[in-house]
Amino acid sequence: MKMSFRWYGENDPVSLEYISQIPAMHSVVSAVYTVPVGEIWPMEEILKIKEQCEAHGLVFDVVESVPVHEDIKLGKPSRDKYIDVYNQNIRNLSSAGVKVICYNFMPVFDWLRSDLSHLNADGSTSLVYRDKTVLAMDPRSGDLSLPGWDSSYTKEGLGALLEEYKNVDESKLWDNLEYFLKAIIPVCEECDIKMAIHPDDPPWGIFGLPRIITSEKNLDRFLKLVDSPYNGLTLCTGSLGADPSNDITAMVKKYSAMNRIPFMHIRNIKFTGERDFDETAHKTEYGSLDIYGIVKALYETGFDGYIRPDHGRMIWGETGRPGYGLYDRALGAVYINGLWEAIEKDRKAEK
Ligand SMILES: [Mn+2]
Repeated sequence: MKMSFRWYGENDPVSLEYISQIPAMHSVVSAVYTVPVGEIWPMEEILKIKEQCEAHGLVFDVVESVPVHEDIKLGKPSRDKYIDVYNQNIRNLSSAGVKVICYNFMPVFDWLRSDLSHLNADGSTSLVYRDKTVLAMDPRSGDLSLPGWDSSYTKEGLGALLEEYKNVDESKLWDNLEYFLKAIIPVCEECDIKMAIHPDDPPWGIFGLPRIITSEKNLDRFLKLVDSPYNGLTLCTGSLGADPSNDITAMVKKYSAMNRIPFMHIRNIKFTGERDFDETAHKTEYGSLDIYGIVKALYETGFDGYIRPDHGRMIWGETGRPGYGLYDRALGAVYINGLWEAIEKDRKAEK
């Protein structure tokens, strides 16, 4: 297991120096943020991140994310051009030592929340999701104020894109994902770089757009599209866990035993209603997910991939990018490492 931490580059208020001071921190999860979707990441930009990380004793070997162009998800004729670019990015990242690429296949919108700074009883703030609040928003209205979703789309551009997706149902989205995977996984095998798809967050369709990376049944289907260890999962406990019918501990055990989880995102959430949840501190007792059971499942299946503490609360007066402060994520990393050490020593003592 290699512990990792997301870093948003030079504009991130959390510095690499601070990240390197978190006990047992190994890898940095980052990306080139200056290049628009569908263009090649310049080698010098990639190497700059690598050198910055190495100057702080950290390794840049996980990328989150290389975004997938909408034309690929829509299955338009121009997708081949964007897939060529994607493959070039895989080659460039591989030559800089990157081992895992996280990405998602969600149409138009990335993760969705109704509030990014919900005030908790202890004075900390969390990201929360209230289904009614999100559904009350109309993405076609032009005054879409989805928290955290900053897009360069104009009202007209977004409207046109949503119109194009009217022809893409779940079955078409599966076809388009399969086409994409069949074109990139051979390059990944050649480059020894593992693709790790991030589940849809939350794991159900919103605004009439299809979402397919949502459940065990669909993850089984996904892994069979290209049956290769290079076609893997970012198993994000908080994203999949937002659907109570997903048994996260069982899914971790199953897919880790199959060696199909190159990257784990670990965070806890607490259900507050049907399709409503709060993001909480990592420790098991604060949420609805069994973080101990999840880490134990990883240990027992010989997990040797990357783990990062996913979102944290804002605590101790910290301000910055919601979900991505230093303090609570650092506590999450230390908690996960503590669980790992305890489980490992227990198992070794039994032998
Ligand atoms: Mn995640």
